[in-house]
Order: sequence, then structure tokens, then C-alpha cells
Amino acid sequence: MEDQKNTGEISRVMVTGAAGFIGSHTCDALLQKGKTVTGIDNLSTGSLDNLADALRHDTFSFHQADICETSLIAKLFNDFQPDAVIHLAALVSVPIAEENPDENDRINVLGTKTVAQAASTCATKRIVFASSAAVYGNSEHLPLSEAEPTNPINQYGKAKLESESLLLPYEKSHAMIPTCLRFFNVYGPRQDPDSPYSGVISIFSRACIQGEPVTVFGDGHQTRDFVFVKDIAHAVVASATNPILPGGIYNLCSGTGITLLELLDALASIHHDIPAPLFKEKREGDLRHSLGDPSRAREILGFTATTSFAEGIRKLQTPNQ
Ligand code: UD2
Repeated sequence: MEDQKNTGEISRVMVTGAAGFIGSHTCDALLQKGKTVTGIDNLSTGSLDNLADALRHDTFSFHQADICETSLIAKLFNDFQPDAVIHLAALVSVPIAEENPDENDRINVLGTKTVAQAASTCATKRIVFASSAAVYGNSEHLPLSEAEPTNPINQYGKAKLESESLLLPYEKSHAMIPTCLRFFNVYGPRQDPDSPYSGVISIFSRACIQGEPVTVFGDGHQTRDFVFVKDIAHAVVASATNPILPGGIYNLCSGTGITLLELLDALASIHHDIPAPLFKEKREGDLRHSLGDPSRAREILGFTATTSFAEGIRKLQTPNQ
């Protein structure tokens, strides 16, 4: 029975956080592969607009539900009987998690536990979890490989690490393969620039479209490892649906560090005459440099960040893709 659980085709996939930025692209990618998908989202930050394409498919269903509602989640799993679950629902803001540590624990740790337990009572073979580069903290050994010791410096990173630790034993205890994907700085269409959770690229891009100046916190020489959301979605889908891929921990990153000033140059090559940026004090707790090593994900998952930075920035100028 336990052996049977880890073989065979994965055709039914549940996605938590389905109406969010990464979740909605993940649903689209699953549907393009012919999977039957059910999405769950409490719509606190996600939007049904993001699921406009998905909702046109007969093989897609959506439930407005909160991952912390244990009995409802158990019922949804029981009704749908997913072969795989992709757990993306989370409190995604580092500063909000810092200000609300109890909420962070409830959503980002207990929510993971609820989803994993519900999955383990079904014949679910694989669970994919959205972890974060935040688990590494302020390491100076760049680029960061998965072998780098974890040392989260904020509540958000601590909760992501705790979720990884509670998921990894499921492979032995329930024959359900857990894959923890440590996302670096994900960007792309549908990342809401109005949200305080939003990434610098969507904020800067929108300001340039509107002809407004951007605000750079610090000197602009800080670097980030930006990775395009559709590349991320493909890796998430492969991790959930390829029955022979081993689980474990993987960085999802490009392996290239880009400074904010380089980001501004890329935007200036598309939007002419953008106003000069405003410079403000660096943000409290800001990392100076963040850079991941994608080798493990490339070798084992076949992941490549195929969208170049210039191409990704260009694609962002066309909304709602
Ligand atoms: C990213 C993730 C976060 C967590 C963290 C782990 C995003 C949105 N956030 O935080 O969830 O995984 O990595 O390390 O991907 N900045 C400006 N002006 C602005 C907005 C931002 O200068 O208007 C700067 C900001 O101070 C920082 C850089 O841009 O130096 C990137 O900021 P971010 O909020 O996009 O992402 P980050 O790396 O802080």
C-alpha cells in the first residue's frame, strides 16, 4: 500500500493560495498540462481576477476557504482526493509577520500542519511547499546552496523553516514525498504593486508606467536574485506531478545578482524619460546581498530560470498575462 502511494500518474492536484500571484500561475501551468485542479484561497490577498483563465477550464474548481479551518480543509481533501498538493497559502509579508508573530505561527506553521495532515489521510502522494530564501538569514557565503546552514533572522523565515521541518518526515511516516522549494525574489505579472507585500520590481515598474519617481531604500547597490514567476510555476508543477522526482529541499533562483540600479537601467531602456529616483534610508533588517545557487534544482528537477531578466522586465509591461 505504502509503495503504491509513490507510483503512478498524478492527475488531480490541489493548490492552496490558488488566487495569489504564484498560485494563479501554478494553476494555469497545471491546467495546460491537462491536470484536474482544485484551488483553495481565502481571498484575503489573492483575487479571482488572477484565476480568470483557470476558471474557463471544466477541469478547474475553486473553493473560498482558509487553510486554518481544519474541518473544512479535511472535507475538501476528502471530497477531491488529490494525488498531489501544492501548498502556497501563507502570510507572505516579512514585516507583517514580524508585527503579528501569533498570526504568522497560526498561518505559516499550523496552516502547513493542517494541510499536510489532511493530505496524509487521502492517497496524496506528493506535497510541494513554498519555502523561502528567508530561511538562510544574513549569510555571507554567496551564492547560497542548500547545504548552507539556516539562520533565519525574522519570524517569517523561522516559520518557513519550521514548516520544512514538519513536512520532511512525512516521506517516512506517510509515504508522501515532500518538496520544499526555497523561493528567492519572484517577480512577474499579477504581483500587485499596491500591496505592502509586493516586490520591488512590481513597485518600480508601475511607477515607471505612471511616470512617477521610484524610492530607493539605501544606495541602490544592494543585489537580489530575481526569478520570473512562470519559470517558478513550471518548477512547482514538475515537483508536484513528476512521480519519479525525489523530494527534499531546493533553491529556486536564477543564480544572478542584480542591483536595484541595474533594475532601474532596465526599466529606463523601456520607459524613456523616467523621473530621477528618490533615495531614502535603507530599510531596517534589509539584506545587502541575496544570491542563490540553483545547481541542485537544475540537476535534479531540471529547473532553469529560462526567462532572462531583460525579457522578464519587458513581459511585465503587458498587464494580466
Ligand atoms: C524578499 C521577499 C520576502 C522574503 C525575503 C527573504 C519579495 C517581495 N519579498 O524580500 O518574502 O522571502 O526576500 O530574504 O520577494 N526596495 C526599494 N524600494 C521599494 C521597495 C523595495 O528600494 O519601493 C528595496 C528593498 O529595500 C530591498 C530590495 O528593494 O533592498 C528588495 O525588496 P523586496 O521587498 O522586493 O524584497 P526582499 O528581498 O526585501
